[in-house]
Amino acid sequence: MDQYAVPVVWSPQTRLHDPRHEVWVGVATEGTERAARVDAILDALRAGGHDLVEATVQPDDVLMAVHEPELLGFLRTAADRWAAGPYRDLVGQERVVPYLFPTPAMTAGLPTRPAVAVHADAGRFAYDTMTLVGPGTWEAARAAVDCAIEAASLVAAGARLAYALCRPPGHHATPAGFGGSCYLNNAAVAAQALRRSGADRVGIVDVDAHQGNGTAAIFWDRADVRYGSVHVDPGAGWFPHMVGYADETGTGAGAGATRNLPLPEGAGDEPWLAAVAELAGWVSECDALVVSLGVDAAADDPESPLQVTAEGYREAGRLLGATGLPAVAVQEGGYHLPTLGGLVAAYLDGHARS
Ligand code: SP5
Ligand code: ZN
Repeated sequence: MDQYAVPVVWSPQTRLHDPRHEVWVGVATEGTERAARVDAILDALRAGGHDLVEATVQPDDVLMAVHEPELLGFLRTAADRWAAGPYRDLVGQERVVPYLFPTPAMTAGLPTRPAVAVHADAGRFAYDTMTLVGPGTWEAARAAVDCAIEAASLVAAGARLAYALCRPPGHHATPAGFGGSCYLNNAAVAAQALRRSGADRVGIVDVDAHQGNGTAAIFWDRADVRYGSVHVDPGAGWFPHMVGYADETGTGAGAGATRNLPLPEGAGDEPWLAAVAELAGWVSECDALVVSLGVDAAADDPESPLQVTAEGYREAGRLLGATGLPAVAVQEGGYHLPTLGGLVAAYLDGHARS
C-alpha cells in the first residue's frame, strides 16, 4: 500500500438524495448539489490510489449532541408526510418545499404551535427555499454522518488523516435548522466524535467558499471546539449573507473561539492561502483537526467568485497537514463536476505528504 494513501470513507446511500431543483429568486433552477458529485470524487480518489472504506451504520448519540431532536424528527419523517399529503395531485412533485417561515414578522409575539400541513411546518426548520427534502434525503444525510463518525474513529485509532466523502454537505446545518444544501452537520459530528474519543480541544478549519454558519452556531459558546473559516465576504452579497463577518468571534465560554476571515470577490491563491495559514496557526495548539473541505472556492466553481487553483488546494493541504494534528477532512461544497475530484485529490495529497 502506498504510504500516502488516505482512507476514504464513503457510502452508496449518499447517492439517494436527489434535490433536482432549488427554488431560487422565484424560479426552479437546476440543483447543483447532485448525486453525481459522489462518483466524481470517488473516481478521482480511486485513481489516486487512496483506500476506499464503506461506512458502517453508527449510533445516533454523537449526532444528537449537535442537533435538536425536533430537527432530526422532522428530517426523518418529512418526505413521508409529503407523500401522504395531497401534493401529488396538487403540484405533482415529491419534494418538501417550505411555503412560509415563522419568523418574528409572522409570529409577532403571539403564541404559536406547529403547523399541521407539512409545507407550512417545513418553515420551522428550513431557512431557505433551495434545500428540498425528498425521498432518500434522510437516508443520504444520515449515511453522510456515518462517514464522518467512521473517519473520526479511524483517526482516533491512529490514522494521521482520514477523509469522509460526505454528501449532502453539512456546514450550513444549525442546531435546529437546515439550509444551504445542508441537512446534518457532518463536520460538527466529526469534531464531537473526536472530543468523545479523547481530544480535549478540536480545531475546525473551514475552507469552503461559504462561511459555515451552522458549524459556527453549534460551537459559538463553546471553548473546546475552535471554528475558523475563510470564505467569500457575505458583505459582498454572498451566502450565508447575514453572518460570517470578521468581528464575529464567539460568546461566553466560546469568546475568541470563532474566527471568520472573509475575502473579496475574485480573491485567488495568495490571499486565500494567507488566511488558511493564519487559521492553521490558530488551531495548531488543539489536539485534533477537522477540515471542512469545500472545494467551491476554486476558479471554475459555479457557486462562488473565488479564484483558487488546484495547486492552491494542494498547498492548503500542506499547510494544514503541517500542524501535525490528527485530522479528519469532511467534504462540503464543490459543484464543478469536471474538476471536483481533482481538487479533492490535490488537497488530500498535499495534506498526506506534508
Ligand atoms: C455547502 C455549500 O457550498 N452550500 C452552498 C450554499 C450556497 N448556495 C447559494 C445558492 C445561490 C443560488 N445559486 C444558483 C445557481 C443555480 N442553481
Ligand atoms: Zn460552499
